[in-house]
Amino acid sequence: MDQSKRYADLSLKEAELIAGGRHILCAYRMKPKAGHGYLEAAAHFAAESSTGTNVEVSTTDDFTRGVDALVYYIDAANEDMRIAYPLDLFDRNLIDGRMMLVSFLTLTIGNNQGMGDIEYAKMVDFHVPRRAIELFDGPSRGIADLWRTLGRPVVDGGYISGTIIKPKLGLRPEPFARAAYEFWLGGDFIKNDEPQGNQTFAPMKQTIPLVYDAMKRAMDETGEAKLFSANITADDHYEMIARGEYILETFGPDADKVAFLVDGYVGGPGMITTARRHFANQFLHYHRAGHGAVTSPQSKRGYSAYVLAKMSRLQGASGIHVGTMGYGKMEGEKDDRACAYIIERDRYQGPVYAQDWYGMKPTVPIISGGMNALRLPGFFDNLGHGNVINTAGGGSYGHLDSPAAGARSLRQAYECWKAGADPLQWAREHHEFARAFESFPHDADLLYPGWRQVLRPAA
Ligand code: RUB
Ligand code: MG
Repeated sequence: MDQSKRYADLSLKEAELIAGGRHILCAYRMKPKAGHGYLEAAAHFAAESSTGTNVEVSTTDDFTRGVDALVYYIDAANEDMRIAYPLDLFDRNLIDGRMMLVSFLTLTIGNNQGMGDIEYAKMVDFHVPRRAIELFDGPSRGIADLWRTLGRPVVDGGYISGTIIKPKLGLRPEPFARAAYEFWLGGDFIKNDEPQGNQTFAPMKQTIPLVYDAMKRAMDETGEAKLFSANITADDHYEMIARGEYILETFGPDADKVAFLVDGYVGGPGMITTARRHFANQFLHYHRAGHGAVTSPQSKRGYSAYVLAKMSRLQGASGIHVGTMGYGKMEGEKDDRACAYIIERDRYQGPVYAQDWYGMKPTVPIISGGMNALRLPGFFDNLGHGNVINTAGGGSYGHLDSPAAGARSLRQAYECWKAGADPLQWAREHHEFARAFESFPHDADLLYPGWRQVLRPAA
């Protein structure tokens, strides 16, 4: 059935829809299956994503038609399909009238992902009006809070050097806490690797007190504040809360130095909001393991990493992983900068839409995955700033001298970039940075081909 008369109106203007402020707009890369017209498939897609199905139903009334999603723009040659969703379509909380991300996903990237006449459709951008910004939680904490805790300026406070406890799994409580202590002697921030929780070989109730003890000793020794991002991801939200409360109680007077890590892609929006609302005073660290299944450029369905990052700010993540933009081990491109800019700026022109955030707090980009000191200067050049959290697991625990030396090498790499210095010259005066060349010779050969002559002149 051709539903394009009801679910498409190509006379609608994007600028007017945005100015009107009564729709959420979504842009997709969509291709219909062979034998289906573009507009017809797009209209069916909009129907399935809002008020309709594949046939007319007798229960439809005039009000129903008023909340139809409408295809307002198509460009079949570029697989560009844009749909306007009336705000009233989206579910609201019983308890406080606010919007919820699950409803956004259920409608805009729900059943439409499995339709018989659609070859594929991937959301590449969306625009929310001011009213939706008012109705989403947004972040309660941000990088400025971490800078304050670290004793730095709260504006432009700079690079937060972090790590992930490695090995990923298999450390018992004492070696785990020792690994944390050894990094904190040189660095700021440690996160649980995302699979680490309450395994039988490292029960949380044994590990966490030891981690706090390690933090206190490192703070005493360095005279600096330290931060720990603890994984509270679990199927059951009571379990998440139990973990969070246990951790806060254990850190006691230093609970302000605890962030909560939630694996928000595998766990879903409910977990993020559980943490955002129940632990509103803690930094909420959104880890996104698994996202590549839908966000990868290879994947023609789902949504892009940009969309994921943008959704995380709406929901209230304090920080989210945005990849390494081609400088680390995970898939990524230089242009993935956009994933950082959309979450940290008050206005940003995305791939399709310009978004205003009306003062909603920023979400900090977390840079992670195969990073080390040698890769950082290029990374900062590409991003244009260093106000990020960087967690380097291998880059810290793989440093030849010690995890603390690894941490220092990361900070020195940031300072090198900040000073606009030549990394090889910098290495001559910064020992831990120089030792990063010896620690990661493969990267050194690739990034700084002449390094051996400069750093090992006698050899
Ligand atoms: C990185 C790591 C993170 C990934 C996730 O470890 O464990 O989970 O970075 O990827 P290492 P992303 O520093 O040893 O590579 O940040 O792209 O979501
Ligand atoms: Mg990890």
